[in-house]
Amino acid sequence: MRLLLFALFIVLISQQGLSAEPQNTATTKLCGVKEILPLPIIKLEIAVKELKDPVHITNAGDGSKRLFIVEQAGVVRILKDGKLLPVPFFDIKKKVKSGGEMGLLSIAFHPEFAENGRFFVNYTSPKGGLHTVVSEFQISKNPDIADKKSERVILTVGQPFTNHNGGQIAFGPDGYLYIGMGDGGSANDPHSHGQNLSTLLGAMLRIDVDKKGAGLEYGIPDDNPFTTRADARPEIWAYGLRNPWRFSFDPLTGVLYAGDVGQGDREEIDIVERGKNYGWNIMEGSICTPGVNPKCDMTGLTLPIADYGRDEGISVIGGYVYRGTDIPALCGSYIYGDWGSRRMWALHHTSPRVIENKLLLDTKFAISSFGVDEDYEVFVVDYSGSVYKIRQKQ
Ligand SMILES: [Ca+2]
Repeated sequence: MRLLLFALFIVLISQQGLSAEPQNTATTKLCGVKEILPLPIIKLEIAVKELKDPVHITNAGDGSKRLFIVEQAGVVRILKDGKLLPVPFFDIKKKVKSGGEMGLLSIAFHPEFAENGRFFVNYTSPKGGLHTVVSEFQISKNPDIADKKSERVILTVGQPFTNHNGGQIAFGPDGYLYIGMGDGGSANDPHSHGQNLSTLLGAMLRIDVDKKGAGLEYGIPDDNPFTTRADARPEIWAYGLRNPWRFSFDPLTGVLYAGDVGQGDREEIDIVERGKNYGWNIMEGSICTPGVNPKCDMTGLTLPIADYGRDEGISVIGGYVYRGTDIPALCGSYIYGDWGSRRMWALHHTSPRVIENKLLLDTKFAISSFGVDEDYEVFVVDYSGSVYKIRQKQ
C-alpha cells in the first residue's frame, strides 16, 4: 500500500511537472519519473578531445544539435556532427582575465536563439578593476561564428578577490536569465557578502534581458522577491551562497539545482527557490561555519538537500537532472560531481526529501562541469581537455 501511494505520489509530481514549460522547446522527448530503478552501471565515452581548459558545455536549443564548449581563456568551440569545428564560434581572449577561477566561465543561448541569434556570456574582466561581466552577443551571417563586435554589456559586478566569481548563467523555464554570483572571494567571506542583500555578490540573480529598466540594460521581473525593499538589490532571487559555480534547471519540473562550493568542510547541493537564504557564511552546508562561528542560529536559513565532507571531495560541481532517453534507469536523477575527488553521484530528490544519493562513478577526470545536448543526454567536462558522454555500460 505504501509503495502504491508512493508510486501515485510520483505520478502526481510528474504530471504537475509536465505542466511546467520545458526550457528547451526544440525537443519534446523528456523522460518522466515513473519509478526509481536501481542505478545503472555507466561509462564515459569520449565525445571530443584536444580542448584547452574547458569549463562549460551546453547546446543552443535551436534544433542544430550543436554543442558549444567554453574554454576558460575566452574561446567557445563548436562540436557539430561529432567533429570539433576548426574555427572557434567565439573568441574574446583579449577582453578576459583568465586563470584560477577567472575566465570565460559560461555561455547561455536566448530561449528564442533560433529566431534572434542572441546569446550571453559570463567572463572576468581586468579592465578598471577586476569584475564579472555578463554580456550579450549576436551570431554573424555564418551561424557557426559569432559576431564578437556585437557586445552589449548587460551587467557588471566588482570582484574584490580573484576567487569565487560564480560563473554560471542560464535561462530558466520562465525565460529570465539567472546569474550565479560568488561571495567575492578570499576565505570565509570577510566582507559578509553572503548575508548582505545590498550587494549582488553571494546571490542568485534573476533578470529580464528583453527589457530595460531605468538606467539599466535589463529589466527586473515583477515577482523578484526584494523589489520593494530599500536595503536590497532587486536583481536578487536568492542569497546566502558562497560560490554557486554550476547550476541548472530540471527541464521537466523547472526546479533549480545548484552546487555551492564549500570553504574547508562541506560541499552542498541546494534547491534554489525564490527569496530564500542558503546560509553562507553563517553556515557551511549543514553545519555552522567552523572558521566563523562554532555555534549559530539557523532560524530562517534553508539547508542544502545534500552535503558532503572532505572524505568525499573538495569542490562540488553542480550537474543536471537526467531527462534523456538513452539510460531509463537514470531518469530524474540529478547527476553531479567533485573537481578534486573526481567522483560522480546520482541524487534523486522528490520534494521534500532526497530518496537516493549514491556514487555513480569514480572517474580519472578533473570534472569542471556537466552539460546536456538537445536530447538531454549528459556530458562531463574534463578540465584537462576532453568532454565525455555518459553512457550505460552494456
Ligand atoms: Ca548553504
